[in-house]
Amino acid sequence: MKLVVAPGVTHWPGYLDASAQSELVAALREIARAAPFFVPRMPGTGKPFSVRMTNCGALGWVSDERGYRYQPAHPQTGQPWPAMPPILMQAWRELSGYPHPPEACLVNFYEASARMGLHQDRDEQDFEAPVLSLSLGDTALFRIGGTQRGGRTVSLKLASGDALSFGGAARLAYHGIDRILAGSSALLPQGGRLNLTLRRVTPPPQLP
Ligand code: MD6
Ligand code: FE
Repeated sequence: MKLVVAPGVTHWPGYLDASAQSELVAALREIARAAPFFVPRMPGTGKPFSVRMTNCGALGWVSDERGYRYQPAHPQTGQPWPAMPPILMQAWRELSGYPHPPEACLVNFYEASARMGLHQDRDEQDFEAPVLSLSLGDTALFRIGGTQRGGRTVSLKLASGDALSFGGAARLAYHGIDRILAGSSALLPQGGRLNLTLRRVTPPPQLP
């Protein structure tokens, strides 16, 4: 089932079934072994985020005192990010409607008290591709507005296995996570929520 939440915002509740969710959690354990979760910090102030992050794919999103950016290596180990697992490439092919592969997958881990303030995803060079997100574990209360801060917003719940795509008119919409509903899923033994966002960062190669 596919729900159009707003122009450019599409929600697929239960896109990943229970076995695909378990497979993805196993792949993420491998990714976190090679590229440990780190605590990102706000540009300028250095205030820590409440979520922990890692990445897979050719590029990874990082944030620290020097700013937000994509880079090819883990900020602490200096190692290249692990490859994107096939299940993520498949989700992109099935849902993104974009003909070139994703380059980055940001993995956010939320413990029960973590939140994500309203923000735009605008560090990519290419806004033609949507951002595709997959959620695992505890349900989150997600809020989306328009492309201007302070406008009307709508809320939706993102449960384990749900996919959400942000593109077209909504590609630069403000959005964030108000809170996590602790205990709403048994997928992760210690609780919490994982959110994966798949992105195209650079423009596709030009035909000669
Ligand atoms: C989250 N998601 O669900 C945060 N960004 O934890 C995002 O920030 C996000 O879900 C761009 C597109 C889809 C998203
Ligand atoms: Fe975002």
